[in-house]
Amino acid sequence: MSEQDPHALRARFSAALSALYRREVPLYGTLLELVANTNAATAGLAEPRVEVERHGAIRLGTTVELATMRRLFAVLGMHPVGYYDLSAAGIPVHSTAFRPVTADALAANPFRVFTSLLRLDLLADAALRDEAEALLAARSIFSEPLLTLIAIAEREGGLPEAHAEHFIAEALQIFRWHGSTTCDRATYDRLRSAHPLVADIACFRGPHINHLTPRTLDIDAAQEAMRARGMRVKAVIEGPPRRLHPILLRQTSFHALDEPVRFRDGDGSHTARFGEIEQRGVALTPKGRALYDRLLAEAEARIAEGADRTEASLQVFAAFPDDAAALRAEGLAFYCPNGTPVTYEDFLPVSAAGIFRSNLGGQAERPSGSGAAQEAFEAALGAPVADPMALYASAAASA
Ligand code: OOG
Ligand code: NI
Repeated sequence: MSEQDPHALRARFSAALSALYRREVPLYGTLLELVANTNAATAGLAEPRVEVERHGAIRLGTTVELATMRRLFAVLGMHPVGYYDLSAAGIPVHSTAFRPVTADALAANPFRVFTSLLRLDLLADAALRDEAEALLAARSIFSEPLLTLIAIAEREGGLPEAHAEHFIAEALQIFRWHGSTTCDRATYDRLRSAHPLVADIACFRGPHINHLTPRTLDIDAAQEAMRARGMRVKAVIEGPPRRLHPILLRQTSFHALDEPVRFRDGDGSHTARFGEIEQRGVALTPKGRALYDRLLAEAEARIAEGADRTEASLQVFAAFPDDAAALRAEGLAFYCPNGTPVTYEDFLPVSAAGIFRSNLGGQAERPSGSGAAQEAFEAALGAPVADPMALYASAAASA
């Protein structure tokens, strides 16, 4: 029996999900066109994978959902990398990124999914917690046929090609939109008032994909083009300021759309789904990352004191060398022995918090008891998350 190569299966799944989201959210299709146009104008820098490169995000409600999602993504050659504590920013989730981990797998197709798990333990109101838990306990987001196919792939060491199409069709069902909630309006409103994410996660039959992100080679130009098309664009590009030699990740989005939904007892609307673009640069070493985090905090402090955002961040980040030789010589970024930069493949917690916040329709920030809980997350996942720094070090050493 011939097993489907997980990397080819991931490429097929990513393309199918992109087609689904394009049908469901036509503005995402507009975003893809616009990014393809700006990338064509930036030719010369292109890596072959950029054209098909996407990341998405989902938010899960229970530990069983997270553990099963890990098994599903493993069939696609995607493994949990990194731990993101969003509670530090007042957002009641913690997250990982499911992504390919080897250089070959990333080159074949770099599709990744930022996957968050709701932390009901951070809600103060026990009755609301129970209500959300009951709604989540009543849903099953994985179909029986899909669970069978996952088990077959695990047993065979890969999904047999004969099952590939069925697997993709069943897996897509998890990510699709549901136009009706599983509760009445009053319940939705109560959960939403605890935090908009609680309603987004607990009141639906499944974890609809909430955005897909194409990779742009010039995020400032792409953002201009978004504005020119009349999109409601986020005020701030997350991440480092514009540089000659891009580092880490810069991201922006068009704001989540207000979409009609049916409650058990009438019609209303829900705001969750948006479109995002990203520009990726070189991965930083622990030393480089410590410098980035320090400068980011310093820039934010100046902005909080009233400084202009663009000016403050350009001034502060002048302390981060912007030439490849210096980045390499000072051990701030990862390069292969031949001098090729190692691309940053992950996410940034402060940027992710900014993206969450700008898409939660207003009342986004809630004081919530904070505290990272990586052990609990990994227990729910049923596996440890990989250390991104170790992956970059080995990518730099082996290329
Ligand atoms: C995830 C937001 C974070 C990113 O690219 O940093 C994110 C979400 O809204 O579920 O997608
Ligand atoms: Ni994103």
